[in-house]
Amino acid sequence: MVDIDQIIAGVEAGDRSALARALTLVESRSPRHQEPRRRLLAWAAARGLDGHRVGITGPPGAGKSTLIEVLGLAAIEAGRRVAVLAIDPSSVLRGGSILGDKTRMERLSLRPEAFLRPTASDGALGGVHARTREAVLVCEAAGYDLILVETVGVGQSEVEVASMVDTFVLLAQPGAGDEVQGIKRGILELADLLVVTKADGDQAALAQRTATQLRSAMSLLRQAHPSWPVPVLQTSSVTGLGIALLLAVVADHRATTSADGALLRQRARQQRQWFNALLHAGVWEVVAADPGVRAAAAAAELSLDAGALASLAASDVLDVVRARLRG
Ligand SMILES: Nc1nc2c(ncn2[C@@H]2O[C@H](COP(=O)(O)OP(=O)(O)OP(=O)(O)O)[C@@H](O)[C@H]2O)c(=O)[nH]1
Ligand SMILES: [Mg+2]
Repeated sequence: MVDIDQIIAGVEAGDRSALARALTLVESRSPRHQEPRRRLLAWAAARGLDGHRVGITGPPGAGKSTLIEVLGLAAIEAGRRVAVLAIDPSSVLRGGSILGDKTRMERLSLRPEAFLRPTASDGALGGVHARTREAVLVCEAAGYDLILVETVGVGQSEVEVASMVDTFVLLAQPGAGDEVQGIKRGILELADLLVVTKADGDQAALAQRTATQLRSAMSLLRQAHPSWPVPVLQTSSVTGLGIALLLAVVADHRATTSADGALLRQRARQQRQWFNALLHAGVWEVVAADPGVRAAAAAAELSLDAGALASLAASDVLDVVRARLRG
């Protein structure tokens, strides 16, 4: 049995193991966890504590975790409390065991002001980040005011992360600029900030060229936010180059979008999107619980295999749904 009052009291008292248990509850799909889960989320929403939500994505090995560690440490030095939610979109396929190794961030995890959470994706509703939005909320309620969400960029995952954060940071490795077309235009358009990582040693010159190429690529795109031309920075997690500047620019993005109301509008839009996604998926779950609808859906799927047109097969099922709702 989950003692939700005890968990909430622990989270309020700053107990990180209670927060870890709370997040396990947030991620749980077990029916008996849904009531305590609901109470936890209601508590978190009522706390009214807000954080700066920052998404950090980029191709595999771009240096995301390493950057988050040094950025997180710098933020702590500046008095922030930092939560890191690292999502591995492929963990369903790989069994999730790699996640632990890749997201260790040892120095950061030793700090009492930091909370690290590797999250295995479950591939269900909302794709890879189904429960991350709620995890963000609970971390904020626990008093973390900088929430860093790491995920590997694999196309759709960037779009999902962008739809749950205030500031979306896209990382590129030195050399990535030579194939700027390789970074999908749609993803570049989502970025509030571009960072060329590993600008050190014999990659420093290449990083410089990559930054220049990314700047010219960005200048060809429509500027999404009138008062925010997207900056292109260079960082090194080894030498510390650009880390303080990155932290300042991330904070500046938040300040700029707060000042002109864009942040509020963005959050409202995100809430509505998420509401719609949950509702649509949930409605089907409820409707498909009806044996008649389930049978019709199964028959329609079979007819698809036999060459039926998808739209006609779907109409057949919807007819049954409508009849059931009327009845
Ligand atoms: N020279 C140099 N190497 C770096 C830097 N940042 C990361 N690396 C190295 O790049 C490799 C990948 O770094 P990670 O931080 O694990 O990259 P990631 O993007 O989190 O990787 P995935 O989560 O696996 O996609 C590691 O071997 C790091 O040591 C940097 O600033 N400079
Ligand atoms: Mg990583």
